[in-house]
Amino acid sequence: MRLSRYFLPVLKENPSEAQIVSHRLMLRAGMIKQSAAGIYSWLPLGFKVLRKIENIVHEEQQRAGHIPMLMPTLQPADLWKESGRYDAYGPEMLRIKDRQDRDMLYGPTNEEMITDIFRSHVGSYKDLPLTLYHIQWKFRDEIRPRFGVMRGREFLMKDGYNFDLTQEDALHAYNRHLVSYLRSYERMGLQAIPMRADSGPIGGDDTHEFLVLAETGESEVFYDSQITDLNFGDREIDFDSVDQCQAVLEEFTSRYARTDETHDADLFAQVPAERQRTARGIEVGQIFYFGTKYSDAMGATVQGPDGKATPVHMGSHGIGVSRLVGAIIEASHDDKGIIWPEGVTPFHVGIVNLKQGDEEADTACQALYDSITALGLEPLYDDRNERAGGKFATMDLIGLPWRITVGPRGLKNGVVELTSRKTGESEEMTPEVAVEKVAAIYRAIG
Ligand code: P5A
Repeated sequence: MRLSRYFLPVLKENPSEAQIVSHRLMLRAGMIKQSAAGIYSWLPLGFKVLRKIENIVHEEQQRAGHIPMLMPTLQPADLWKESGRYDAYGPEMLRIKDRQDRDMLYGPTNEEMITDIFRSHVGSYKDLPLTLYHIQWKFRDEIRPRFGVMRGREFLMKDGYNFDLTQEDALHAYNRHLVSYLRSYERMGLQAIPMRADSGPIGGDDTHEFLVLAETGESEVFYDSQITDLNFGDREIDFDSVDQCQAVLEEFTSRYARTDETHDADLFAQVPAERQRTARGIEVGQIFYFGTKYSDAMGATVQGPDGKATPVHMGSHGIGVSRLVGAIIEASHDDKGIIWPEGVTPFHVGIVNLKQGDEEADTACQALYDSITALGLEPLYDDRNERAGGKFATMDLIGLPWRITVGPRGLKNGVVELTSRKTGESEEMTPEVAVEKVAAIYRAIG
């Protein structure tokens, strides 16, 4: 993409409405525009990052054997009256009437709808296990939408639902989700810690939230510092293996890590004092096992091996896809702007032409652009007629992990400069070597 042809409405001034750094940087980098409180348009740069996160979630869900689908945003109230949550959900639910005066709602989550689909089409234990998921917009009429996309009213969620014959099978599904979430967050450059949490309106006793540590997080968290040494890495897991998934769950949840909702001061006191940590965290996902809560209420049964109808065991599992964009920025920025982890960056590399209009510089930039594109990577080429300082400031603000700077002086010696956004370190090399280095970095992360 050439910057002169892109739509990147960066702001020079700090927007006064933004209280936290991710909100401020998303507005300044032209990623989002508020349309109403807690409701945002995703401008091209923000939309690109959102899609990258969605893609990682899709890949990791399908690696775990979960099946993608799509349910609507609008739901009939009848389903929620069956489960009893129509009244229980309260004012957070946006209630709508259609022209026939029928009660509808903008879905805050989809347990009822998926249970209805399941009971309509699945009748035998032989069709289990089954986990279906979708990535769809949700609406929760939060009393205090704030911090930009972090606590929105309309937000994008990946929500998945498992159906199993027994509690044991459903707990495997729970563990499998935990493992696949750890993988997903790591690919986004995040450390998200599973913490014992409270299940709220979704229900059930088994639930973990995934928290990214950040000063601006809305949850207070208590944990054993050993937990931050754990690293999922790129280990290969057989998601069908009950033992392997169970072992990962034990490894990542056996140390003390709880949100304020479930914090137990006496248990925490047993952690050696020098390892006790209190911090703040951003909740980027949550997994639940709630047994037969919905299948009992809505009559979702299958015929078991003994021929008898038995209610299915269920859980649901959510990732805050749009919130993650903010969470990643909270975890990765400096005073100049965003620093995208390579796994989610909107463009792979920036090209800065220090002297637009200089024939040699223009030709070299175009050649770089073509060879990077030919490798299947996306460069953002700043081809505007601006001074170098302004171009660098824009690149630093939007946070591409790598920048290639091209100027007449370097070209006289046959070199360009490759700069890391994270370390600020620059190295001179031939354009060919710069392209190869960038390509190797992205090859390594797949
Ligand atoms: C699990 C999937 C559920 O709704 N039902 C389906 C279960 N869980 S949850 O914890 O309530 O939400 C899942 C994740 O969605 C994100 N999230 C939000 N993101 C932005 N703005 C909001 N107002 C908001 N509310 C929830 C969180 O990341 C949460 O973990």
